[in-house]
Amino acid sequence: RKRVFSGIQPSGNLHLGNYLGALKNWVAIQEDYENYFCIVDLHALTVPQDPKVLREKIREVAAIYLAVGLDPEHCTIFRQSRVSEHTELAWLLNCIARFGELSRMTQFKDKSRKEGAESASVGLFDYPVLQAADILLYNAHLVPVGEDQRQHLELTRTLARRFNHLYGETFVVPEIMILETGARVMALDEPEEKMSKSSPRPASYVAILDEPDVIRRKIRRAVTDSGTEIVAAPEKPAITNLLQIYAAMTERKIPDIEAEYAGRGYGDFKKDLAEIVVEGLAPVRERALELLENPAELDELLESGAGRAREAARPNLHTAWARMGLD
Ligand code: AQP
Repeated sequence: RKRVFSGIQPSGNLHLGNYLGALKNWVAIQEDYENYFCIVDLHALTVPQDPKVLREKIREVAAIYLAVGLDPEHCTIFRQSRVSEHTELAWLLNCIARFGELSRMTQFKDKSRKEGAESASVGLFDYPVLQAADILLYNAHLVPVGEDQRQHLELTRTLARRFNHLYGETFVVPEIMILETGARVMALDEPEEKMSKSSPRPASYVAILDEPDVIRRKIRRAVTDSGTEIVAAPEKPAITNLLQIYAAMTERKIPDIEAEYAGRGYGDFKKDLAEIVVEGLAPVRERALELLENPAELDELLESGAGRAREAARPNLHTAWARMGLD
């Protein structure tokens, strides 16, 4: 059975982009693979986190993983920090990754822009190497992610090939799986910017755990473009984003949706879109809130997931050690 690996950082409120770009896709393919779905809590530490909030967010991500429909029968769900093999392999990969390669990562440039690269944490710089370790440790064949992760995944593939070339065939070179729609959901108030969970502007994202009325309000207030037509076009980034959300939520094609709304206004369209998003997310929210009432059960799930992940990871780390002369 081929293996899938993916993860989400517990670094804020999971949003519609995480749902459409990642989670929904994971659920759709889970029965065909051996799956490792990680809560990448070490990655979250690359930018400042309040320990109290982080602790809560970790459980929240676990609850959302289950609430969207990931089935522990098919999926190993666990925390990155509880499987130390991730950081151990990251060190080995650090020693073959190049400073220049990491300097070219756009996510590092974006996230360090505000304070400047001089003040960014070394962890933020090294983030893509830990991510490569997460994936290669399980010899994952497939990594379902949103578009923003493409560059990091290319680096993972480069590091796998380089390691194999230097030390002999060791790691599977993973394939990147990015969906056509929903892989790049943009901010509702700024359609040139990616919807992001660490955004300080709640109006920019629909959180998976937002109440229905909050979702309705956020979509009603989403910015639109000049003109009145509901069509996807480069000069209409805002309406294009809303159409893509519509298409990804309903699994319909954009031209069909454009045809349905021909001659109708933005108001109508947004109202329908809001109901579609509410209908899709409300059951997830309800289930997640139920699960969060029983944190001990979530902790247990993560603990047993970590045990299984460690079993899968340990032999692969040992192989990497041996290939490098550390046996
Ligand atoms: N806007 C998005 N559209 C589609 N997919 C998205 N993803 C993130 N944002 C969008 C996908 O969600 C998964 C988890 O992302 P992550 O936790 O690794 O962090 P990120 O990519 O840096 O996403 P965020 O939400 O913007 O988090 P912060 O603000 O904490 O950095 C990935 O598969 C990602 O592609």
